[in-house]
Amino acid sequence: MLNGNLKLAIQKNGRLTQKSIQLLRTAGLEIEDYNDRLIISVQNFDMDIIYLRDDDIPEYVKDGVADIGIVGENVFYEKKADAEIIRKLGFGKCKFSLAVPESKEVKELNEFNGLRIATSYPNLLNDFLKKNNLNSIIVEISGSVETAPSLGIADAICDLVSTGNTLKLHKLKKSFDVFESEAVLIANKFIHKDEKKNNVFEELLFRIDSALKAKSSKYLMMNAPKSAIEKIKSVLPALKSPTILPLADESMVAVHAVIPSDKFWDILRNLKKVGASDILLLTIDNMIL
Ligand code: PRT
Ligand code: ZN
Repeated sequence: MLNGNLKLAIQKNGRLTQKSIQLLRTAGLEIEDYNDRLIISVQNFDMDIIYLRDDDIPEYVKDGVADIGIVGENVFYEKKADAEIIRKLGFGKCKFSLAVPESKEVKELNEFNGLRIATSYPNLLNDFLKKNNLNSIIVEISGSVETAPSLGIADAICDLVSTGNTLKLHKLKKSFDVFESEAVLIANKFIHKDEKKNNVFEELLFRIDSALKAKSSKYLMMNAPKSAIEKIKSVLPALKSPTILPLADESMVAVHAVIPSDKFWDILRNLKKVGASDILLLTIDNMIL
C-alpha cells in the first residue's frame, strides 16, 4: 500500500499478536479484527499494520518494507538486523536458558564444554558461548527443541522458558540463564528522513508511553483522619503529591494518589497501619505525562 502511511509490522499469529494489538488499542488506535489479511489500515491514525511471521519482522523493518515493528528481543538479536530498539514493551517476557536432562548434574558453566546444545537461536547461543569461552557444539533445530536430548541428538538445550512447564514435561531442568527477553518496538534507521512518517511515529510513541505508564500505575482513593495526613504521605511513594479533599465530617479527608501497581500490597498494609479506611484501587485507562 503506497499511501505514505507509517507501516508497523506485528506477529501474524502467535504469542505476541493479541498483546501487541491490545497495546495499540489502549493507545487509542481503532484496529479491525485480523481476518487473515496481510495488511490493514488503522481507521483513525495514519498507520498500516502488516502481519508477518515474527522471524521476518527484523529484516522487513531493516529493509524499510515496514518502518517499525513489534518483536521479541530474542528474535531481534538473533537476526542481527540493522535496526534500533526504541522501547521495551513489558509483555512477552521469557528467559533464554540452558537446560539439561534432570538426571545430569551441572554446577559450573564450563561443564558445557564439548556438549552438543540444541537451539533455534544459534546466533544468541553462539554469542554467549564465545563470551564465556565455551566450545560447545550448537545443534540448530527449528522447533520442539526440548525433544532433542531424548532423541539423542543433543546433550542439552538452550530455549525460551516462561513457566518452566515444558522443561518439566520433557524431564529437563534449567541450569543457566543466557538472556532475558521481552517484546520491543523497533524502527529502521531512516525513519527520521520521512517527515510525515516521523511525525506519526512521534505521536505513536507518545501514546504508547502513556499507555505503558497507565498500565504500570493505579489510582488509589481512601479516607483518613486529618491528623494522619503526614503519615499517609510518608507511606505513599513520592511520585507526585497526593490530592487531599475535605469530607462532610471535618475531622476526615479523602486522599487520592497514583501509585506503582506492583507496590500496591505493601502500600495497602502500611496505609491501614496509619489509619486509612475505605480504600479503593482503580485502573487507569490512560495517563498523559
Ligand atoms: O509463527 P511465528 O514464527 O510468528 O511464531 P513462533 O512460533 O516463532 O513464536 P511464538 O508465537 O511461539 O513466540 C513469539 C515470541 O513470544 C517469542 O519470540 C518470544 O519473544 C516470546 N515468548 C515468551 C515465548 C515464550 N514466552 C515461550 N514460552 N516464545 C516461546 N515460548 C515457548 C518456548 O519456546 C517453549 O517451547 O514456550 C515453551 C516454554 O514455555 P513454558 O511456559 O512451558 O516455560
Ligand atoms: Zn517464529
